[in-house]
Amino acid sequence: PPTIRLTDYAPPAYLVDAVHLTFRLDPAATRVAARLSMRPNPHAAPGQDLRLDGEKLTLRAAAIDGARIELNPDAEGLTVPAGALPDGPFTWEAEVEIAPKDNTALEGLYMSKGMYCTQCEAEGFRKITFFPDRPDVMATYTVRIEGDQPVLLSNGNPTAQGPGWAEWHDPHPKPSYLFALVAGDLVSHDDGFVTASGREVALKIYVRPGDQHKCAYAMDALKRSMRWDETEYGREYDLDLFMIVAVDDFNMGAMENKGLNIFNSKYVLASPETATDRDYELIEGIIAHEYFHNWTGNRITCRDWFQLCLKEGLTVFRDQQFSGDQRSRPVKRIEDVQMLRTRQFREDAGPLAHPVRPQEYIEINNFYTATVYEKGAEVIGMLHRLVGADAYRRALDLYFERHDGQACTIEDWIEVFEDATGRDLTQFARWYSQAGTPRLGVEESFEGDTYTLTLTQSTPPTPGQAEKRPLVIPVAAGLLDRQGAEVVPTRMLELTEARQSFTFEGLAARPVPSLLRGFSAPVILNRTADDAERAFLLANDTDPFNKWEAGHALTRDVLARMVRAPDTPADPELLTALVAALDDPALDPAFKALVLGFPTAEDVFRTVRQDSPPPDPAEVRVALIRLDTALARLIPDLPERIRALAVPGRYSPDADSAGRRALSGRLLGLLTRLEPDAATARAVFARTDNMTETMQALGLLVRSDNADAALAAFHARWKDDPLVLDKWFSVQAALTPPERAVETVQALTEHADFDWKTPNRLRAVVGSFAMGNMAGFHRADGAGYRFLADWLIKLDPVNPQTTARLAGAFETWRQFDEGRQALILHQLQRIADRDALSRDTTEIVGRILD
Ligand code: DPP
Ligand code: ZN
Repeated sequence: PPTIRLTDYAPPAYLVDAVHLTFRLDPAATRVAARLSMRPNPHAAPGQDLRLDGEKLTLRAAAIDGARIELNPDAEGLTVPAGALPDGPFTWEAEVEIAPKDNTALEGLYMSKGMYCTQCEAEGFRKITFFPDRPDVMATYTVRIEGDQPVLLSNGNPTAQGPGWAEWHDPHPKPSYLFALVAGDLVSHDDGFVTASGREVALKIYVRPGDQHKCAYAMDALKRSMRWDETEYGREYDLDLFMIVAVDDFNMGAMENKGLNIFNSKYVLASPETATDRDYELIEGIIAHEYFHNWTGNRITCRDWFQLCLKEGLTVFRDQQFSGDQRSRPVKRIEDVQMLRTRQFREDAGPLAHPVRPQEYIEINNFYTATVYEKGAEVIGMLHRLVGADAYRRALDLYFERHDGQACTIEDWIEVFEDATGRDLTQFARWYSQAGTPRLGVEESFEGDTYTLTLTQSTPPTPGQAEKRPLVIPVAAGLLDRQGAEVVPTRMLELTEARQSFTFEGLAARPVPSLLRGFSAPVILNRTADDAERAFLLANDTDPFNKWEAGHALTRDVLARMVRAPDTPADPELLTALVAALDDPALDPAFKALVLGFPTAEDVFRTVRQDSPPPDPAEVRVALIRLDTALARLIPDLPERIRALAVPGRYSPDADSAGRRALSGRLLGLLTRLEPDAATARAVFARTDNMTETMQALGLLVRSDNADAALAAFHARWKDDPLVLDKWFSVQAALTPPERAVETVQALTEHADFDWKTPNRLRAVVGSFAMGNMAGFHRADGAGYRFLADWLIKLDPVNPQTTARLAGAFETWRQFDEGRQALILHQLQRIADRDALSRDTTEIVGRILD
């Protein structure tokens, strides 16, 4: 398959001003009639052929300005020779036939449990009709849907409807990837919103009958998002209607189609009995994310798919700000950094590393990555830190004013900041083009009353980028004295050279530095702090992120030592520091839960790997259990502490209550280490009425091999609720002890409820196992690898996008010992050798093998 390059960008030869679509729905033979008002692009070379993208379309008829034209589409579209086109504007018409029921890839128009829905980002619209399917072609859409479903939806505002048909018009020009259509037997949860300027907007969340009572939280999150975007960014909603539809079969999380967001039902539906605190938090964040796209993505879109971070990085940054405002800022920041490290640092360190703005791709679906999204958001966070909140707001105002209605590039974005602030951002812009996680080195000296901090930076090579240049790295630093008082409050050091010194004068004694506060840049801080300094910062740092970070790094280093030398006892200093944090009345429960939450097995593995041969993942797990058990023994009265954290009254998903449950869940996990029969977890499972505590308890029962009865009871109660049943599958895949994990996931995939064509269900088993059960997946005999490869091979012809994403589980393969590397290599080659492997999987497996 061909490689697409940013440097090859050329403007479209023809533009589309208006699109008229008529759908006659039928599962096996939907007819789509399209009428496009087109004209030559004044900014492109004249007299070009007209190339339209189109895949899996049966062309029934085509016409130019009403005159029939015979065309022979190829596998990727069709070409109308320039000679067949008039000089000026013209009308293109085509009628095609498609089969939504056979569309298992879930791109374009497809069916999910009897309803029709669409997913057009990035290149799904070409599976609906012939079109210049690229984001820099923006048009208004008028859509007529004919079908016997009671609800027929498309973008924009409804203009007319009757029995069996409906018409919609979207007045805002948009790229084809934002087109959406939904038809089905749906009910809506309704509400309304009055915008800052007093316009009334109808809000509707469409779900399958029976799910109406699970929409209230999503609706509330939507209204809060709409208000927040007005107060924080001055952005009002711009249509009379905003709709969200929940679908069960969906490749991604959600999609920001104009006025008609389509969501994986997992990120809409919630009730206390069926959703965990984490589910609520994700729903809030994703509802906000998709809503915020209305301005950052839809009104201002991307010129081409290389600019994906223009909308995604910015929109993730905005949803993170929103969640921080709605909940606890420090807790949100720590969670975001944990996620960045788990997914993005992992990606940046391996064969799939790529810049925030990639230079080339084979399949764009493979670039909806942690780098584009999460690192893209970090880059904007750094800009925010460097220019300050006021200048950031001025720059954003200018961005909306200057680029509304346009398809833009990262250069446009940077220029707005330069114009609004007068700063030269040439060097800063390297964050968009240079892949890899920078390493920050630290040297210190103290003379007289002056403390000198010398910072160094370097970025390791990544595929295709051997040489790296220095970046602009904002390093937020504060200084503490030896008594724990802050003697220099946070200052933003701007590191621009490979090596650079910063001085602090007027100090009475050598201070203790607190560096990279708030995780001010997405880098790895290589500071060889000793345990005592980490314990000191855990106890004294005024920056909540660094306080957590100190404890986290200390725990991780202790665990790494325990892996390297299995006789090492659990460090008493660490345990004391953790218990002190637990007893600190100044800290809230959510924060304590994070401090007491241990690093992941993968995190510990990577730490050991830095200066020792690759450990056996099973040994990493043993160290984690040993430390857990030692901590449990040291905390007196665990049962009383758990009881004291109980939240009185009815379940509420608010951040404070969720924080109490997070901490009590962690303490329950510790207590269960001391109870061979998991008696307390059993009791919690039996009596709780909310899904958060149910899943905490069930996870501990599975982990400790006490779950048979609980799993049976859970299945009997929830077998008809697909989202809850996903949890039943997932908890077993992730937490079954490694010796039996492969057998367990094998059995789960043979279970009558294992509907493998639904991505949520497949991910619940295969994804949770390969990404969440490190010791099980990396079992020494390679059975875990074979299991994953078997599923990738089976799924690829059905759903390439989801296959390629799951194949990323192999991206860390070179980190492991030679035996495991050979076993993984064998599986990767087995996949690569398949005939007719999809473009998606070919690209990912090829890059992993490179
Ligand atoms: N554009 C979508 C989103 O990130 C893709 N899933 O919101
Ligand atoms: Zn997005």
